[in-house]
Amino acid sequence: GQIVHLEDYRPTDFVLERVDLTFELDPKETKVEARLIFHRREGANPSAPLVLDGDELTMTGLLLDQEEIPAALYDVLDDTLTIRGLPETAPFEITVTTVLSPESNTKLMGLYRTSNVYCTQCEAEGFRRITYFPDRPDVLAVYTVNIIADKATAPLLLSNGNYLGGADLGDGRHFASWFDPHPKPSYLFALVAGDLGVVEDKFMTASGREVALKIYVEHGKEPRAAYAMDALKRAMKWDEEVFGREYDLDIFMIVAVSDFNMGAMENKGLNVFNDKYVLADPETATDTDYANIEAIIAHEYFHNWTGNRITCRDWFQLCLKEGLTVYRDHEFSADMRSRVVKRIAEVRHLKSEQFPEDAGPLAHPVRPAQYREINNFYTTTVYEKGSEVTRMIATILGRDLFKKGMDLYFDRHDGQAVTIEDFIACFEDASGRDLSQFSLWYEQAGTPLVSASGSYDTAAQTFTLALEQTVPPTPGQSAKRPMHIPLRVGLLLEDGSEATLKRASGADVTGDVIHLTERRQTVVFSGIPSRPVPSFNRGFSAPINVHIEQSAEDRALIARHEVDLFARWQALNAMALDNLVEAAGEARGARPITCDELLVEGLLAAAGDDRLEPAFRSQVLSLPSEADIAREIGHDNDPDAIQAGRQAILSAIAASGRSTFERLADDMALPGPFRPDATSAGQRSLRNAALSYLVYGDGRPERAADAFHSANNMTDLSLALTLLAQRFPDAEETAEALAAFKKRFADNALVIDKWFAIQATIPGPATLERVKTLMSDPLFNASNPNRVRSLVGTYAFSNPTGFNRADGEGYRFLARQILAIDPRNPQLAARILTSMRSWRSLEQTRAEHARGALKEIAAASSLSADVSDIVERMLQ
Ligand code: BAL
Ligand code: ZN
Repeated sequence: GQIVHLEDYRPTDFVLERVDLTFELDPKETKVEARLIFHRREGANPSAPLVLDGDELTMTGLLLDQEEIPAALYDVLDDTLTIRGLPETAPFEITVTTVLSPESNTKLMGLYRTSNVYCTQCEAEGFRRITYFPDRPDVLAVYTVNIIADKATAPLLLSNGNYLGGADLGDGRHFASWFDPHPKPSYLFALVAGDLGVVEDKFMTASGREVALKIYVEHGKEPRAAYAMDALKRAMKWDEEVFGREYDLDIFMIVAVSDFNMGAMENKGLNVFNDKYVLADPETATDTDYANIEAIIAHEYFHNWTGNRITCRDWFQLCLKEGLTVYRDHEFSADMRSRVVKRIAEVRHLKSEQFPEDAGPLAHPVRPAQYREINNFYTTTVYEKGSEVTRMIATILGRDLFKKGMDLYFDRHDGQAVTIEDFIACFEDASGRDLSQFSLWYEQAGTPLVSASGSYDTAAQTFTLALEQTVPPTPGQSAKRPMHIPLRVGLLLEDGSEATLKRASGADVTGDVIHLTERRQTVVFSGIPSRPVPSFNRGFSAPINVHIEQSAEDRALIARHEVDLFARWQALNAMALDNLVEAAGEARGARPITCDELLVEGLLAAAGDDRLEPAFRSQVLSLPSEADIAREIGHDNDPDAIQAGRQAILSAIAASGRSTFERLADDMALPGPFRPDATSAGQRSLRNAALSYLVYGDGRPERAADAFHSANNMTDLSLALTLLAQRFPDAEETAEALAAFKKRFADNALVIDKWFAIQATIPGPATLERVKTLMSDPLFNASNPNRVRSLVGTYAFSNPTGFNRADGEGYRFLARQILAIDPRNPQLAARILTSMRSWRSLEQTRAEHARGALKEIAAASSLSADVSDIVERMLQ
């Protein structure tokens, strides 16, 4: 593929008015007739040809106003169809006929088959695999879709919008017609046909319209869609109450399919989901699964306004819909569950996924300025950092002005395809503030580092914070400009109370937000009666790294007294991270490892504090991961030493906290039947955190085996199995539990994914052989993305010592897998390959092995654009 540049954007020469599609579905030979009504855009070159996109298409007919177009007037190249000699002003109709084979479409882009169901995925550029089309998000049109299919195997025929009608064709086939009155880009087109079960409900909108809700799943799985339906109704109501957004069609449908590259897709009125994010029941779903389902159902639903009604002008603006919609789903989950616990989970995820991306060879701005393969930009930077940037706008403007800006955005741009500049202008116009410096967050890649130091003047009773920001160089961006960083701070006094923030001079302060806008800035607070302890970046108000010299005593004070509970967690987490980094160094040098007393005290005090909610206490007990420690160290990493150091710290905490953990394991037991609500989930989470330390302390598998046998839900069962597998991989109890789990859930692929994933995370070099063996298990299926992600993906992404074997075999194994997956499903291959994004921060021997494996991939012939883009950027 060629590099596409943001600055090259031009509107199309032709305006698409209407789209009429007719599908005659057949597994091998589907016929698609597309009738497209265009007119030349005012002011466009009167002789400009019409250029349509296509990808792996077979065209069998091409008409202009129902007359065949002479061969001299069109050209079919690899990925375009160019038609010349079109009317200067009058509207005209182009009819394109193509023939597709859905069952041989293994890329899962365009029209494909999964478990005998026809389904589509068109974002970003899949529609061009169905017909020749101006396949770009700024081409909005109204669609009518006719579907003809075999009645016995495809009784259900679905597309976007409202159902118009259908009939029997008398030859064993039937048809259905759908009309979507809302102009939309092609990436939001969807078609589903097959034989599926349905769960039905309805929703009454605030203005009193009734919407039919339908979730389609495989027959027999209907009961497992109940939670998704409940989440959908809550999301619809929440969007009305919080963002003032109502649903706009008579029907809203969700279809769950088992082969899907992404989590889900927000097609207008017809969301298609990876079944992993729809299906749940207590026997098979963990609390995390329930929370993910709630979040993703909401996310796709929220796209109806942020993405569908208002869409992106071009794919560079992807964060316009994704960052904003993630922000909206984060706020939804925060309102449904515990806000602070949700925030901690978001920050953990951001730091473990986005920060490494931003610090490595794949770093790119929230709004990239160029791309070779857009599929590779559905990244945690566009999504999660994009959400944080939206959150910062809310922090800077405050709740009311943020809402005013959002309302203006919905009002001003409804029905349009717009840009980040349009979005920002709404907040500027609503607030009167200049956000031009703030907009650098969309343009500059890299995680900013803010270094802070405080000095207290006893005589003047002033506290001065000296702040300095640096944004590290990233690929293609060596020099960076200073950003507008909103930093929420608190100043804690010795007794734990909070000093009133009275700004005497320096940087702007509003409420508890310091607006850092220059490379170096100070801010002076007056009327501070004693030396304060600054609590920095409360609530993670900015997605940055902070460097501040702070003693363990000062952090312990924050951990005990901060009113912002997120900041308490942050302080303990920072303390733990310091200790874990030190422990890794000691382990590497074969020196004794010590665990900081203040850390143990702080953790146990919070964990045992019954005034705090269990889910929060569980987050406190969950130490930074091995990957977090590696990121903090940043270079010359030895995963084995990191693990050894971390295990020593875990053991020390397990030993000191034994009685606390015993008590929690009892107190947090949940009598009665399983309930997936946040409070119950929090209790389970704290109990399992305590159990994990106890098992750690025991050094024997019995307790974990008991937990495995007494579990009455998937959260407890899978945690017990994880403890057995990770701590006692060779124990008889583990072998028995793994076999029992497999036998019990053999017919449930989503649960078997957990079985694969748990085994893929077993630490140490021996796991590679285990993974290879599992790949020949009859339950593994190399063509199903969920299976591949669970086994190969988990091994590469989530097993630091297993994957980063010192002999490099892990990397070479991955390289072979990538080359095997790529011809079938390039998107999946490219995604899994990003697991090597931090290879340069490994110690030299491993880094050399990793480079060798990447070069092996790069040297392969006929790589997809997806994989070659990733591998080349990683080697640059
Ligand atoms: N638009 C792709 C799936 C999602 O982000 O909702
Ligand atoms: Zn999305």
